Amino acid sequence: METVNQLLDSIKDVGRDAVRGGYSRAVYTTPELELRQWFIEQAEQRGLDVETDRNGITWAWWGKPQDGALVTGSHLDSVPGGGAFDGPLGVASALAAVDLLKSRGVEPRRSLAVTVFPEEEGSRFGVACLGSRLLTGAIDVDKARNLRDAEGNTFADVAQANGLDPRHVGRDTAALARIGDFVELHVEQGRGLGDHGPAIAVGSSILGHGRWKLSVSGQGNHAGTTLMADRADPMVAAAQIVVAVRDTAAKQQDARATVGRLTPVPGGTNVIASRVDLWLDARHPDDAVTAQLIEAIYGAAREIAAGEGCSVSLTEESYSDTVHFNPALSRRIGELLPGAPVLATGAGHDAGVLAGHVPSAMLFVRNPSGISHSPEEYVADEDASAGAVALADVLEGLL
Ligand code: HGY
Ligand code: MN
Ligand code: MN
Repeated sequence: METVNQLLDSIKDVGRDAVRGGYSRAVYTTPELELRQWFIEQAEQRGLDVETDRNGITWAWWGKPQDGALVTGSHLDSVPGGGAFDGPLGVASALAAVDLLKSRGVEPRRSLAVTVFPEEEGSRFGVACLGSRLLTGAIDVDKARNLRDAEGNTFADVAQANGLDPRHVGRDTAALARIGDFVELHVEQGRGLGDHGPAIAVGSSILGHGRWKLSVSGQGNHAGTTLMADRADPMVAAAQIVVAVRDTAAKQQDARATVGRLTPVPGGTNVIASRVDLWLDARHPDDAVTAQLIEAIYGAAREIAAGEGCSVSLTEESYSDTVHFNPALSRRIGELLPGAPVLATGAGHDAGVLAGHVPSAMLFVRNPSGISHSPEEYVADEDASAGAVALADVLEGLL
């Protein structure tokens, strides 16, 4: 059986993005479907029984599906131009960990499942961890069904085209009952592990985080015939709003706020836009502070828009409170990984969504630069191997 590095190497060409660099593997697009098929084949090679549930979550079972099982896994979808490890490292490590457990002759006392959650990044339909949010009921099913991708396809239509029945997506108490403990291994998205010492850390918490859409409306017009004094240009307002987002967050310790996506409508070179949509990602350990941050940003945006003869609206698209992983499970994992540091993370994960419903924990594997959501994301082979061994040790201790 392949090692974790060989498993990752076997998918290294799936979904390469020649324009952005890195990988673009949006949910239910060809590359992500190819990765799902790869996962199913790898799981079946290991004698695992594979099923996909009504929310599109894939479960590969060692032992019969049962309540209270031990579950590990992550996601295969990526951000646009993402790295090779965010998601796939957790899935490949789980497959490699199964190999290690079998080679150790471990006889599980309870079933083990390796899972792949769809749309963790929210890159296609705009809501992060959509699969685990549907599973736990953390998102209204009508809102979920009507989410649209950039081409206007609804999640319901795309899910249907990929074998799901959109009428049946939503909270799945039977599937949730099968998760006795959930452990997700993930590339570290930061430099908490630094350059020396342990390559693996145990997760403690996930920063509260949310996504908001700001729509700035002005007067669309001709770029050549409209004098500067006669313009209500939403692009000029949006540009100032992006800076205001940075300035507002910079004043608040531990806050992070980002505008990573901005879409002018109609988006012509010789056209003054009529509208500019921009998406805000804001995070802080204290959910009340995040709310104040959004209020301050929206206040500044309204002022800026008015100053440009424009208007602006704000819509919350998703929000996750700060999450603390299960203390008892994390403590047990710490005992199984002596010397592993404990790290908080600023990145969201399915483990964070599940944490409100089942005992949930995370392991992080060193990423020397800490860079993620970028082609430069990296994990050294020896650290990836150490991660697979650590996951196997944890699973063995919990089985
Ligand atoms: O956005 C996040 O924090 C995660 O990578 N989905
Ligand atoms: Mn991830
Ligand atoms: Mn990510």
